[in-house]
Amino acid sequence: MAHLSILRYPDPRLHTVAKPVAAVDERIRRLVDDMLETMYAADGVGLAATQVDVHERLVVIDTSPERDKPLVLINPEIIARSTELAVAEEGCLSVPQVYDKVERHARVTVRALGRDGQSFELAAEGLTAVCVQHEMDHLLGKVFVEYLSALKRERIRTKMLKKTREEQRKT
Ligand code: GNR
Ligand code: NI
Repeated sequence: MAHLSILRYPDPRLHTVAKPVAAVDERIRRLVDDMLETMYAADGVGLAATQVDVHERLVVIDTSPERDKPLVLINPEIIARSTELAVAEEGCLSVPQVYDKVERHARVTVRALGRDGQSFELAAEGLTAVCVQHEMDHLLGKVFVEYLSALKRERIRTKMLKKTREEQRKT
């Protein structure tokens, strides 16, 4: 398995719209395994292919406290959503150390293909519902900071550029 590097906001590649996965083959299974390794190493609860600069509809999620229940969603589609909304504090591996509140559907049902290429449905609530919606936004080229005010987003952009510049100076 290999560790993949994660794009950081405001990298324009984060705004690429992903295309469907054509076939769940060896290349895709290898990508799934690499993304899981990358997500666990970064202590994230989810990772979208967009974040590792692969623009295909594929996400991995693990919201279990033991971090031993990997969920693979290939070509995910939301087939039902609650009218009830919920606000939760979100973070993103592409926007490190930034956390803010986002309102989303409280529950969603998603249909996707698993790592074995079989279709399945998942009814998600709580953190998993937040994560499914956050990851599917990435596949549409959308980062959670786009839900925040223009002023907050501008401050985040400046902070991220400064952080990246400082890190590059050290290496
Ligand atoms: O690790 C992550 N934590 C998180 C917390 C609250 C809401 C969403 C997330 S997803 C994030 C990993 C990530 O950036 N996935 O795209
Ligand atoms: Ni994210």
